[in-house]
Amino acid sequence: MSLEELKGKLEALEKQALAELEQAAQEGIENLRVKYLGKKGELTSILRGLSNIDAAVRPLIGKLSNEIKTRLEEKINHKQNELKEKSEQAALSNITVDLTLPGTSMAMGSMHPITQVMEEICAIFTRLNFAVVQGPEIETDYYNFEALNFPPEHPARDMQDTFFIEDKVLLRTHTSPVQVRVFEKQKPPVKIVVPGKVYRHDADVTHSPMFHQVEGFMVDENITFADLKGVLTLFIKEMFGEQLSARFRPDFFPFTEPSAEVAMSCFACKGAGCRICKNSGWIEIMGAGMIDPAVFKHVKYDPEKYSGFAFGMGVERIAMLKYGIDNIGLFYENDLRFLKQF
Ligand code: 2NL
Repeated sequence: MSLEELKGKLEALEKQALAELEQAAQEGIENLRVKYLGKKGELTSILRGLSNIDAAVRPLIGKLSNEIKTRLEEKINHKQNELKEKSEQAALSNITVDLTLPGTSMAMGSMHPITQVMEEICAIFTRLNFAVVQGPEIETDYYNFEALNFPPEHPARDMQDTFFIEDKVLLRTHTSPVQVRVFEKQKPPVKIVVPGKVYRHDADVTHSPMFHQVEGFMVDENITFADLKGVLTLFIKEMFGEQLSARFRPDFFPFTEPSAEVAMSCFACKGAGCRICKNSGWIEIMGAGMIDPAVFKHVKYDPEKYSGFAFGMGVERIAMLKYGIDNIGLFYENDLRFLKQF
């Protein structure tokens, strides 16, 4: 074949391919690609024949057929994309969207009542410049009992009351171990509140094996029982109402001396006596006291130089009083009918 003949043949091939492409539907395009550009395609078979032709014309034909190949590839791809887009558009226009349908609104969660009350308690103390600190729930006997002046045979150390993980490792029964850890790290003055989960082997309508506590303390030179009374009276008024009063009666804790049971006048009957205060006019809401020098010795605070008060309260108890709830189990069932009320 002469150069002119070959050229004509290639050009005719391109023309024919383009004409077929023009007519092709989406399904036909891949066949077309194989027919003209594939390994056994028409263009390839012409190029195979090149070995039989004059070496002088070979480069020219090679160049021409490569150009044709590139052009065809480009046009086939272009057409393919165009058809794909068209069919997608067609599919979309078949879907009718009713823009007047009401949307599906997202259900809003809310903070658990225990978390709310715990944050409210902490907020009252942070306004008095106390810092909030948290610590581990798995503790050692040392931090949970020994450093807090519990004697070795104290009943709280019994397996009946405390969840032990192994010998001397346990679930903390109060948040006080966090306070001991703070004492070890910081020198007075320190004012801290510690919210968190605590664990005791106990369960009935007012007790749960896991519950929440907020404990706090203030240590500096010259802290007295009057500071304890002032701070805790202010707390009661902020939390339950300005008109309420506080009552302090002697109590005992291993880690404080002297110790007090703290009560407030009943917010429901104003002291007259009712179901909530069991006709006494008073509601006990926490324990407190002056930190025992024995605790200070464990953490290397000089008891001659420093003194401080500490207090502890059960968050569930405060939340039950505040919202008139008589069964502690409601806090842990996650029944939305209950949770939505807060
Ligand atoms: C209660 C009584 C109380 C404390 C907790 C405390 C912590 C350290 C040192 C001294 Cl590190 N005291 N905490 C003191 C008195 C009472 O809690 O009835 N809680 C529900």
